[in-house]
Amino acid sequence: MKKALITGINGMDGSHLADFLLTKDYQVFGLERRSSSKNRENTSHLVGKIEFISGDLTDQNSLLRALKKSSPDEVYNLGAQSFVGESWNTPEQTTDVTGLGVLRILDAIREYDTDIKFYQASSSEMFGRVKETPQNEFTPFYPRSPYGVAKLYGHWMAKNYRESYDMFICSGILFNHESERRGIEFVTRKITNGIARIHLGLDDSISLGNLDAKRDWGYAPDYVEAMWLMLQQDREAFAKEKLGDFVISTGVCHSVREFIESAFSVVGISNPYRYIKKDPRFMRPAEVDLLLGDSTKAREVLGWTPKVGFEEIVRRMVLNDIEILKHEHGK
Ligand code: F7E
Repeated sequence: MKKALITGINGMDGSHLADFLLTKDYQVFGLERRSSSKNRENTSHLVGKIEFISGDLTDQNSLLRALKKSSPDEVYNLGAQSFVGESWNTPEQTTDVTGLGVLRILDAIREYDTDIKFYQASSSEMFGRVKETPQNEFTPFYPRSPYGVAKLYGHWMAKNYRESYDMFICSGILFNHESERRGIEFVTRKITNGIARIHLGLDDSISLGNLDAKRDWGYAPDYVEAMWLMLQQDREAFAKEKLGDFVISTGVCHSVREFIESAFSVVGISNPYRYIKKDPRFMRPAEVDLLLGDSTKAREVLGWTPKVGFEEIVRRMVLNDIEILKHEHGK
């Protein structure tokens, strides 16, 4: 039985990856901060099925202890301060967790066992003010937020450890991916939760920032499969062919406006803008206007394809939020 250690277990991706690895008969260990152990909304169904280990990407020794405790074949580093908007308020903490955290876990692995396969959650935010469209593995980076800069540091550190120590390290440059488990602060879930509230008469508006931003939105459960596929590559082929970095995306992009229109149509509302309030508090000091990924390499080398498309993601998220709120409000 293979063993995997996942950092950021209580986040959207951590919980979907654990679900996926359990279907592949892995023994799964999830690293959680003491404070995030109170936040097991996404992982309560995993209690008893995986082992939670207390640790923190800002605490080197806790990482080494987690490795000793789990003795994993694979480590998936999904832990981060992942909300781009927040990274301007707490740039140092974001850098510490999202950037230096990668170095800490890589160095703990170097110390403990360099045969461990390592996955780093890189991000399309590293492309920022994009230099070409669509973006692929060779597109130059130009991050536009403290989060993007921290992710880029982690990305280069992963590359550096791969090349310096011959370690099996892959970075998935994942474009935006969403699911019913998305945090409420991200625009997609904020919209679907807001619509559910409006639909049930609990609210009458949603306050948003820039509606013109365009994103390549995929479905998180499809994306965690890509993470796993990267680490299943043959060791020799990996060593020979520099198969470390993969763009994971759908190749289709939509604006926030289109997301709003599609999501409102799920509840039969065709004139959504009477419910939308523009609020400058949600505008960012620097914006990423457009992200669109070219995932040809992942499709060819890993045989990966996204299965759930934009309209279906939106539909699932809206219906799920209606169900949650109905339950909470006894409707
Ligand atoms: O914003 C605009 C906002 O916060 C999307 C993370 O998973 O994907 C995600 O980062 C767009 C931006 O995601 C609101 O300005 C308008 O243009 O949902 P988001 P993100 O910043 O793209 C990347 C790949 C990651 O790696 C990140 O970890 O929507 N927008 N109005 C808004 N965004 C938010 N959050 N809230 C608003 O009210």
